[in-house]
Amino acid sequence: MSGDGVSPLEVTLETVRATASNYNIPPDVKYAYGTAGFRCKADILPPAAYRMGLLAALRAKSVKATIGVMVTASHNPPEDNGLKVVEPQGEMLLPRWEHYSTQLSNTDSASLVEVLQDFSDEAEVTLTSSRGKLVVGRDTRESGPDIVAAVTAGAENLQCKVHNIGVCTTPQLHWIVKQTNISKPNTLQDYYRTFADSFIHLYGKDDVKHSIKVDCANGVGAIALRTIAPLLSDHIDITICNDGSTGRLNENCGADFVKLMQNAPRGVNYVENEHCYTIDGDADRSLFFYSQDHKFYMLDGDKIATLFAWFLNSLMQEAELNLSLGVVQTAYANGSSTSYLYSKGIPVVCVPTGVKHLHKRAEDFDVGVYFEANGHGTVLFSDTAMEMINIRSVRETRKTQKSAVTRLLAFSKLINTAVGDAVTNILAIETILKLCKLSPASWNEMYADLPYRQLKINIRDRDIIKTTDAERKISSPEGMQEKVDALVSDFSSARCFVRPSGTENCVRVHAECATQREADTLAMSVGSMVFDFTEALYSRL
Ligand code: 16G
Ligand code: ZN
Repeated sequence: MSGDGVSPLEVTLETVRATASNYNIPPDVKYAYGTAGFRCKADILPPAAYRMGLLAALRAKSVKATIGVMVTASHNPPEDNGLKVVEPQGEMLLPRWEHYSTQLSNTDSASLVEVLQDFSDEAEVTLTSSRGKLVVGRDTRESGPDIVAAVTAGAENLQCKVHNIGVCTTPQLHWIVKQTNISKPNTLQDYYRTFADSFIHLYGKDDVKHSIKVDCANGVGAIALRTIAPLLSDHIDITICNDGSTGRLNENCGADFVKLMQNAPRGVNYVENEHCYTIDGDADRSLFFYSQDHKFYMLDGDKIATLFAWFLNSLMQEAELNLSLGVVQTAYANGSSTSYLYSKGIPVVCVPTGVKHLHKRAEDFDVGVYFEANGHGTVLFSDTAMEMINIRSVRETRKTQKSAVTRLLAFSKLINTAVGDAVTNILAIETILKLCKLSPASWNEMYADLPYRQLKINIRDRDIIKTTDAERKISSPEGMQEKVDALVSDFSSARCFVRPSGTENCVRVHAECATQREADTLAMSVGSMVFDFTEALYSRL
C-alpha cells in the first residue's frame, strides 16, 4: 500500500482505465488475431494495438523474457496495417495467447481492466510484476508510428519496458528478440555484420564479381539491402529496384504480385539469365526469377526448399553425418517438388498453411527445411545437429569430410533460424548457386513444375468450410469433398483442394493438373461447385 492507501495494482489499473478511454473501439469493428496477427485498415488499428501492448506486456511477464511486436501488413496495400507478437525464440505467438489476443482486442474500454485481471489470473501472472521486456519494430508504412505509440502505451501502462527499434524488416525483429533472449549480439548493426560476415566467409571471392537485382516491393527490404550491400560489395553487386522512392508499396511489384500473376514485377530491367529476386513488403518472403530466350521463369518457395534440401543433404552425406533431414511443406507445394524430394530419399511432411505450423514441424528434424510455395521459409538446425557439426568441424581430419562439415557450419550461420528472411535467403541461394556452379536454368531443371491454378471464391461465410488432413480434404459441409473428388476424377494425375483463407473473407481453390488448361478448368468447376453448394445450404437455413 502506498501512503494514501492505494495499492500499486490499483494505480496500474487506474492508468489503464484512463488511457483506454483514448482507444475506444469504433462501432461495428471486430478484430481477429489470424494466421499473421491482426491486419486491417490502418485507421482502425490503434485500439487493437493498445490492447496488444497490454497483452504483450502480460506475455513478457508470464515468460519472464523479452518478446516482440512487429507492426506490418506485409504484402497488403499501403493503407492497411497490422501487427503480430513474437515469442522469445522468435516464433509466432502460442495459440492460447492468439485466442486471448482476439478476446482482449474486442473488449470495450470500460471492461478492459476486468478482462485483463481475468487473463492475468488464468496465465498466473502478476500484473505489476516488472519482469519481461518488449521490443517493437515497424515497416515503412505511414501509419506505423501511431500504431507503435499505441502498443507502447499499452505495454508501459503495465510497467513493461519497451525498446522501439524503429523501421526494420519482420525477420530482423524476430532475430533481435531471439538474440536478446540468448544473450547474444542483438542490434540491427549486429544483424548486418553477422550475416555479411557469414556470407563473405562461405561465398568467397572470384575474379568475376556476380551481380543480382532485387525487387523490394517499395518496402522496408530496400533499406535492409541498401545497408548490407556495401558490406558485401567486394563479393557481389546488389541492384535495388522498387526502393520506395517513386512507386507505392506492393503495387505491381513484390513477391505476392509475382507469385499471383506469374509475371515479372514492374520496375526491374533485367537481361537474359540475370539472377533476379522479388521480396514482399516486410521482407520475409523471397522468390527468384530470370529470363531465357525471352521467356520468364519464376522459382518459388518449393524450388528454394528443394535447392536448400539438396545442398544440405549432399553435404551431410559427404561429411558422413548421421542426422535426420526433412522438408516441411503445405498443400500448396507443387506435386513435382514433393516427388523430387522423395526421389532423393528426403522425407517430406505436409502441414496446414501458416509459418507457425511449418516452423513447429521442422523442429522435429535435426535439419528441418521448411518453405511455403509463396516464399516464406527457412532452415532449422537442432541443438544435436549444431553440436555434432561444431565438434566435427574441429576434429575432422579427412579432407572431403572436413570441407563438407565446414561448409555446413558456415551455411548454418548464413540462415536466420528465427524465421524466414528474404535478405539472408537471397544470400544463401546465391552462395549455393555459386558453390555448386548452378545456372538459373540448371536449378530450375531439377524438376518441372506441374501447371496449377488458384482461385478466390467469395462465399457468404468462409467458416462454413472446415478441412482436415493438412487442409487437403473438406470435413464439412458433408458431401462437399465427394463432389471435389468426382470433379478431380475427370482428369488424369490431377489434384485439387479447397480451404477457407486465414487472412481474407474468401475460400481458396487450388488445382494442379498435367496441363495449364486442365488446371484452369478444374479450378473453375470446383470453384463454382463450392459457390453453388454453399448457396444451397444458406437457402435451406
Ligand atoms: C499469412 C501467413 C502465410 C500464409 C498466408 C496464407 C505467416 C507469417 N503468414 O500471410 O504463411 O501463407 O497467411 O493466407 O504465417 P491465406 O490463409 O489467406 O491463404
Ligand atoms: Zn511478409
